[in-house]
Amino acid sequence: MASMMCADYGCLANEVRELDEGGIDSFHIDIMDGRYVQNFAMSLNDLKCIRAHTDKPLDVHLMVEHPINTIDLFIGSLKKGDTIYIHPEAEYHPSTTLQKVINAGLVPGIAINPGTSVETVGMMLRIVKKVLVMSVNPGNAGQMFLPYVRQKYEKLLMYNDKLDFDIYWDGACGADKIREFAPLGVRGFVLGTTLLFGKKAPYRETIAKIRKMEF
Ligand code: S6P
Ligand code: MG
Repeated sequence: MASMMCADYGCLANEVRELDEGGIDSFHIDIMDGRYVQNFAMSLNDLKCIRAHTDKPLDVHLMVEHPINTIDLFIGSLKKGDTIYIHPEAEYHPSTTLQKVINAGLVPGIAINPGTSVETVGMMLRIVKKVLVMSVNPGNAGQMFLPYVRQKYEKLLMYNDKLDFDIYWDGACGADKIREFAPLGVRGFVLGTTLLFGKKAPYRETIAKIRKMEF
C-alpha cells in the first residue's frame, strides 16, 4: 500500500496513476484532525481525487476524534471493497462506528497505537477484518521504528489463526521488516518515506524490487 500523505500534492493525480501502473496493490490515505493527533494530513477532497483516478482499493486510516461524527462523509466517497480503519480509543462506542462501516459494504478495520495493548482491543478483533498495527506513533511520516511493537505483531499473529482478520503494518516499513514479517503472516505493508517516496527510483522499479525482495 502506498502512503499517499508522502506523495507529491502538486500532482496527486499523476502520482496515483504512476503508482497504479507501477503495480501498487492499494492506496493508504491518512486523515487527521489536528486533535487526535497534532497534525493534518490528507483531506476528504484528496480522498475523492484519489478515488477518481484509480480502481484499486483505498485504505482510509482515520486519525480523528469521534469518527462517528464524520464517518458518513468518508463512507459516501468510497466503494465496496475499500477499507476504513478507526482508532478505538478515539471513540466512545467503537463497535457502533464499525457497524456503520460494515452496513455500508466496506471493510472494517482498527488501527492500534504502539502504546495500546492487544488485550484492550480484544473484543473488536471479533468484528474487524483488518488490524493496522502502528509501529510508529500516529501523526507523522518519516519516524523511527519502535522496537517494542514487535511483540504485538507476534501476539496478534497467534490470535490470527483463530479469528477472521488480517494484520497490516503501518510505520517506518523498510525491506528488512517485509522480509521478516511477510513470511510470518503480516498481509500488507504501508510504504512511505522509508521505502517508496522521495527516492530517485521510479515507483515501478521499487515496487518490482519489493515483490522480488531484491533489496
Ligand atoms: C502515520 C501514518 C502512516 C505514515 C507512514 C509513512 O501517522 O499513519 O501511514 O504515513 O508510516 O511511512 P514512513 O515510511 O514515512 O514511516
Ligand atoms: Mg496510516
